[in-house]
Amino acid sequence: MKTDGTFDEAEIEAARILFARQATFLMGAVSVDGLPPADMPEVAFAGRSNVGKSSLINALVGHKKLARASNEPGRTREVNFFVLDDVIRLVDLPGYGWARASKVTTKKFQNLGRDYLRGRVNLKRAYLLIDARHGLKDVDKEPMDAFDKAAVSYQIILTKADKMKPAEVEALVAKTQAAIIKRPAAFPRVLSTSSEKGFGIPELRAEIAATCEIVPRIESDDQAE
Ligand SMILES: Nc1nc2c(ncn2[C@@H]2O[C@H](COP(=O)(O)OP(=O)(O)O)[C@@H](O)[C@H]2O)c(=O)[nH]1
Ligand SMILES: [Mg+2]
Repeated sequence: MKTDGTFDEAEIEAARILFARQATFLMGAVSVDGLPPADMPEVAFAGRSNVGKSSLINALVGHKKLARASNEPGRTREVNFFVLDDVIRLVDLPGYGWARASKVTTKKFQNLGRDYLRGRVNLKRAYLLIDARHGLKDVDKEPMDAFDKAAVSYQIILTKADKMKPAEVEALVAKTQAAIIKRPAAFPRVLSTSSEKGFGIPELRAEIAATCEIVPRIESDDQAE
């Protein structure tokens, strides 16, 4: 990693190769008793229903339909586990903040998400997805409070950046970074992505590879320090 926290070409390429490996749906868990064993590094994706969690997972693995992307918000009611060639698990957490689900059911999904976050020793980082058109809202404070309280390292990812002008995205990145500066478990750098156009996806792959400490398996002549 470079000193500014970004990645060089070799790291981006190594991450591309990592994410080109076989990705499969492992299982959906409806309660914490049903989670797979904590035997592999995991990264989890959280955010409001419809923010683009499933689309982002699909974009990362280059698979259009691995995670079920849906136009119907609130459809993902389980913690869904995807496995990348037995080296990393990608975890699609239940969405929150969707008014159509009853209060009781909403609570149940949130509890499951929170229980998962609290006890998961192999969880390397949670990614909190925020729609670039909306920015951070009050409803997003709840998961941030939960991450901070559980000391789960998390990073904010802006989604659907293709729907905004580059300068607007840049301004929102700066604004969001300023808003989270005092949050203890928040990673300071905010990423912007578009699952549809592919912006930011190579960089996010590199972030995940680094976070999970996956050693690249590419042959290279240049000696990285
Ligand atoms: N324009 C655009 N639309 C997106 C992007 N990512 C997701 N969407 C759309 O947003 C909607 C919700 O996406 P989905 O991945 O199902 O969100 P989830 O509920 O968080 O899993 C779908 O209609 C997607 O096609 C993106 O990067 N750009
Ligand atoms: Mg989804």
